Amino acid sequence: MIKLLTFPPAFGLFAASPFCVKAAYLLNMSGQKWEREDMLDPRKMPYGKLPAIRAGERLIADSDRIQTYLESEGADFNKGLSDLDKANARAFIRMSEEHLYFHLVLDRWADDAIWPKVRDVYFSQVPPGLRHVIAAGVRRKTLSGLHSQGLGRLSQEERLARIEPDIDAITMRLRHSHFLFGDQPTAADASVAPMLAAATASPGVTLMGRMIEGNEVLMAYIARVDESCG
Ligand SMILES: N[C@@H](CCC(=O)N[C@@H](CS)C(=O)NCC(=O)O)C(=O)O
Repeated sequence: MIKLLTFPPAFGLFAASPFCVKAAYLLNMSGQKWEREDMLDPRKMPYGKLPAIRAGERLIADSDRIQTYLESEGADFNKGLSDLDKANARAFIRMSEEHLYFHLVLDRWADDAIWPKVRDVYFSQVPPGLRHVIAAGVRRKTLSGLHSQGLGRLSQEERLARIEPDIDAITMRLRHSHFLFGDQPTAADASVAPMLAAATASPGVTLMGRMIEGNEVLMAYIARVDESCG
């Protein structure tokens, strides 16, 4: 049986990480038998990140590579999509994982009011005496990465102006069908819905969370994808 190495449940979700939720959705969609194995420290993983899966002797890290593996075993996550839809789906996945994701990280790690709640969940296994020091070091590194990436240099207003068109694009597609590319969930839903869900589940009032919570189309979509793929 496949083992999904994932962060543990947090904020009322399967995991705090949208990539771990994506991997769980893909596994469910593939029809493979699997079980979760929770861990909080991913440093020994191939990329130092989660998710990863153990399939027989193989350790496969990164949700994209997990998808490729499941496809090599016969799964079709884009069944019925035209080549044009597949091309558009790819862009939606990248928008979710390479743009919205970094706003999610900023919302959780950069805001001084929200950070203590996130810290106590992420670093719950670190003994209380050391927790604040270790967490502060990881936080510094994370925020420095976001500064280098660029989004960490923007004001709240500037960030909002970047998030809004992405949210509008997702909403626009969902006005036409139950899922992003038709009436069945596909790979794009496995990526986008967990990102939106993560934003709404983050503790405190966050930029992206507020925007999504006020959007009925997206809230219904998050629930629909979880019902179908969770
Ligand atoms: N491209 C990777 C991204 C995975 C990722 O960024 N995982 C984060 C959690 S959301 C992580 O493990 N971070 C731990 C760290 O950077 O130390 C995927 O698709 O699986």
